[in-house]
Amino acid sequence: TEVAPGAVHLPDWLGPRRQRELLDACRAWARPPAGLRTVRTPGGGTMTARQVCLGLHWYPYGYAPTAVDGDGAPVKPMPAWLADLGRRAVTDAYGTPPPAAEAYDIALVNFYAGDSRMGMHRDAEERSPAPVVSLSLGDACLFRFGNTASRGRPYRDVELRSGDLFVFGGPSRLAYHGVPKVLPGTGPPGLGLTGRLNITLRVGGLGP
Ligand code: MD3
Ligand code: FE
Repeated sequence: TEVAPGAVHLPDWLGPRRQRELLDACRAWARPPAGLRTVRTPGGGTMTARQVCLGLHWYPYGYAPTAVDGDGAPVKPMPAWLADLGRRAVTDAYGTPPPAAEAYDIALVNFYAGDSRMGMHRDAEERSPAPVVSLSLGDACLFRFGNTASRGRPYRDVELRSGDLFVFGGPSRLAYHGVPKVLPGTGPPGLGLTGRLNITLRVGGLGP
């Protein structure tokens, strides 16, 4: 369903088997070097969701080839299968494949414990207008999708559950959004994940 122009939610896009494969991959990426780390914000705080990056390292607010606020190691590469998953996600959401120039080359994996959240923000460090692809695993969350003008109202609250796909492109690409809360204990019992994982796939447009 189209939640707003360019913002398409496809519930249960990943079946149980694909969810399990993606979770196993996330667990491997989370290991050092350049594994899961706590993101330090410029104001001296820390984000409550922990993160691992592929392709390029996100730090507030920019991209770098090494784990700037982690162990300094080069980030792990973006696997071709994950770039292809991004391409298929856009194709399914919009009914047409993305241009060849828009190859998914960055993945940010956020891990939310039961009390983690993410404040309202927008994602503007990428230099490409390509849609952001979001995949959710484990516990459901309340996702708040806002507007492009401010962090405040109007916004819509949508529940994101394990296996859900969300694609944010066009006029929604620069909308404010956040995760006000995780709903602990709501993940698929068979998955074996306590907490929530969100995988976003992005096109950096930042050159080689
Ligand atoms: C709308 N992640 O990684 S996913 C993020 O659940 C981020 O971890 C949240 O916001 C999470 O930056 C929300 C949905 C999402 C991701 C990127 C977007 C929505 C977006 C970029 C533009 C507009
Ligand atoms: Fe975001």
